[in-house]
Amino acid sequence: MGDNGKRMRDPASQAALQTAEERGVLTALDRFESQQPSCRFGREGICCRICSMGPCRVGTSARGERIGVCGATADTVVARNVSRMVAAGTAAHSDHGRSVAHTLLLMGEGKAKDYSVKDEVKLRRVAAEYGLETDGKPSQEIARELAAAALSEFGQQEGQLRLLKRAPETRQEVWQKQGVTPRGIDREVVECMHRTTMGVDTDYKNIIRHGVRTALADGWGGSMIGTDLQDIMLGSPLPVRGKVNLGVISNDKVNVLVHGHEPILSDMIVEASRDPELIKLAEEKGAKGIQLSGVCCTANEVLMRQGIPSAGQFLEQELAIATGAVEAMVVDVQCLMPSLPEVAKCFHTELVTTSPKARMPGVRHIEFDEERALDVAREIIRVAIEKFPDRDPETVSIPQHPMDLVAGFTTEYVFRMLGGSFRPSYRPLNNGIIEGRLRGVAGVVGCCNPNFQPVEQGHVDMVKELIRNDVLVVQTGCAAIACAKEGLLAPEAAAKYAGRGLQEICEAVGIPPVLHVGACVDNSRILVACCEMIKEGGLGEDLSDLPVAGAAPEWMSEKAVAIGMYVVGSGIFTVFGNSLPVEGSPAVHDYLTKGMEEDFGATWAFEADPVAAARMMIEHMNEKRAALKLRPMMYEAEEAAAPAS
Ligand code: BF8
Repeated sequence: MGDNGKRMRDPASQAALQTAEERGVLTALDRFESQQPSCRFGREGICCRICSMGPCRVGTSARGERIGVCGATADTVVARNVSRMVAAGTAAHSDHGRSVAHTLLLMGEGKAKDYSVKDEVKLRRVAAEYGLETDGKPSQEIARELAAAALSEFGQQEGQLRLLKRAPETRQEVWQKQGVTPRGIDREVVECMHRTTMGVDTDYKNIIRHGVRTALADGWGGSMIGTDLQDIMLGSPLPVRGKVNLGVISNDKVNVLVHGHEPILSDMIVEASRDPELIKLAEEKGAKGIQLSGVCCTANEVLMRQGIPSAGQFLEQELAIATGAVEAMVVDVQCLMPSLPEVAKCFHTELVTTSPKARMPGVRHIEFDEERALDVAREIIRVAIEKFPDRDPETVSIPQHPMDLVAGFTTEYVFRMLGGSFRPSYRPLNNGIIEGRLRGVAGVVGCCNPNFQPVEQGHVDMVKELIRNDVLVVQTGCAAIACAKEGLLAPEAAAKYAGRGLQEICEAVGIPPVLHVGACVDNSRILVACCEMIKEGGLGEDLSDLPVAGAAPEWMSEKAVAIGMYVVGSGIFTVFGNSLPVEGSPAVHDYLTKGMEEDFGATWAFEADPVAAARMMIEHMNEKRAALKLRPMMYEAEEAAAPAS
């Protein structure tokens, strides 16, 4: 089974891995080993299964050709496969956005009574962006109209998505010129599937360009709708102190883990877990109360809005159950390991599925219903409480050392915080960059992946290198959880790890050098923050002028591919740890890593070494700074002499 210190970086995960091993629980890391060596055709993107004349492995033939039975070249096959990944990722994020909009509609119609408008200011602002009249209207009516307007964008056939208008005009012109302005969210996903089916589009650039269009429908459409409507209905996050890692699981309380992505259910579970009647019931069963914690992006959602602790990232979902102390794990959609029922069977844990879209054989299903949301949440908590007497204290092993972090930075909050409450403005952020205190801003996001071991090391090393070089880092998803566990999301991290210029900013404003801005759908917040930087002035005209960069050092999901594609399509240089599966086509690889510069003002890069990847981002920021004729970095000389941490 290998040395756990080499497999996971965090000592709490290492201890849990050890426990899992002792109890014979197989985890993703074990299954990863049994899959080696991985299939080269799949890895390079040259496996084609879209018709049944194959399947074709489009390698080089004796005559030097690289074609499938139908005649498709490696370029076509690779481009189709990547664009289909984008379509799947966009579908996932956008279906999440759709269900939020649907819930807001039900609330506006008075049918989802457990929800209300929690951020009235944002409701009116977003409604105005959709061209809705808000003066003198009650918030419920505006919510209904806004939800209907947002929902109509999924099936919209012509025109363009509303929120694209948030982008600088120069960027909107790039999209128009390239023919990638998304019309409707579902339309772009459907067209992506159509173009990439057998015998349609074979021009690899044309296929990738439509992949960009589809991805933009995610970032500026489905995901942005999801984020904004969640803020309206569940409340916009504010900075909140929290705790992270498997040590947040309680030894003496009923443990309920919420896992997945859509906070409309988990928000209700938070409320139910605080119900005095249910707490009393837990006590009657011998527990000291109810402990709720999260896994994956649902963890981020309930952490930033409600301060609920996060038990861990994607690769810790099995380990959390293997602590032997989890009464119930409640899942909705996305990033749920199909292995969970097997792991749960080894313990007393009740796994509960809640979405008709994500059921598991033999697993208890309690279907979520927006119209009786709190009742469903209470029922789930009751199931967990009933399980508590079945817990075997002999099998409980909870690793300790939970780490502190601050989460919950939104575009709007950063706006207010940096400029102070009397003059909300991005001016201080822009000035910090212009004066050379801050080199730029990096978004380090995405998954944890057993291809990178010790897991999480890539995130931590990259982020440390960036902040040491005065780059303010913003994070979402599992990347944020991974770095939080290293203490990088606590204000104290500035003095410990940041360069002097970044340290000065963090101390003046009272923020950590690494800002937690939410779940993966909240990468849309990063896009909006970049737009605000342009609007504030002094950093160019287009998003591609900014000294900013994106990265996903350990990506694994199709959703990450959609995110990377909309970030690059928005003009922001992005580095992924492992290559997209495009190495089977030098032409597609070249277009992504070079050719897209001409069309979109940004490219992809692939670099497995996280420090080398951070250096690429820093170099990119330096080039953008030079093009903008910004001052040299204030403390460059002393930072160059400082040792890497
Ligand atoms: O959407 S970072 S492993 S949990 S895909 Fe999944 Fe990746 Fe985690 Fe959130 Ni995002």
